[in-house]
Amino acid sequence: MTEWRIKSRALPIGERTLVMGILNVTPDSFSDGGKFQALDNAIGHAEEMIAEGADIIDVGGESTRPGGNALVSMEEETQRVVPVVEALAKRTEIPISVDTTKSEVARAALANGASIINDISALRFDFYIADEAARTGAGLILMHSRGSPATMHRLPPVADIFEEVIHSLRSSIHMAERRGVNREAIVIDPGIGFGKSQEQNLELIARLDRISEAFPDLPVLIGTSRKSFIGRVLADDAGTPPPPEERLNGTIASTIAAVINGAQIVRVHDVKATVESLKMIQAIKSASRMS
Ligand code: 9MG
Repeated sequence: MTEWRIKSRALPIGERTLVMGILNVTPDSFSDGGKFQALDNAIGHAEEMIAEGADIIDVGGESTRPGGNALVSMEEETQRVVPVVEALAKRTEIPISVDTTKSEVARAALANGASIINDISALRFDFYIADEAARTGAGLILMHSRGSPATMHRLPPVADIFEEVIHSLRSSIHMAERRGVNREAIVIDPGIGFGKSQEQNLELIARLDRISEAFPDLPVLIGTSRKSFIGRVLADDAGTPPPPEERLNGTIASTIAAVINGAQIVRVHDVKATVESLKMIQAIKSASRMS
């Protein structure tokens, strides 16, 4: 058992799987009722996920969906994220993570109650993110991706996805440590759906143990929730994928497969279903240790 150091505290790693609940605060996730209504809705949704057993809430103000082109300015992203982080930090003890690739947004969120930075570019877009983590002792999630969210779905696939993910994460970890981030604050993530082919997404989950073996001291996070690769597997005979909200069964199956193969933290929209599935897996694992 190890610990993930985040600011002045630590989360236990390996005791049980940690669940990170996704809180999107992009305009498409806002209600029509204006800014205050949007804030209320976001806080309500976060509180619901906490009641359902979330260990961390991940607040994101920029859509990083592969193929999406919704890049926002630093000012706009800060305005979306910081009020939610600030209000949430007053209401909950659980760690709040900020899903951003911009050091200025990370700094503002950390100053207002966030304690983890979730960087889907693993420092490729803005390496000063590492300085914010180093200065505050915040947790730092380094997620593998290729290209940018706008271009990654068009990139030709690499020949060996494990070599690519391991090599790229190694250089991000090296950069983070060189800029003063404590290794015990770092979590790695293979970045399912970000610049990988359909087969490579499935392979990464099937052989996630290869990633854990390459970085035996670092916790592994996985995010499969509602992603397109699940839609492609569940598509009907005409090839039409179910909409994201109807990908729960595929999400649970892929999340549990990743946990069996070594993931210690999972990032999901559907917290209750995930927590219950993890409890079941935990009970089965405990029974296997008894016999
Ligand atoms: C923001 N975001 C979207 N997908 C993600 C994933 O798989 N991992 C992490 N860490 N963040 C993600």
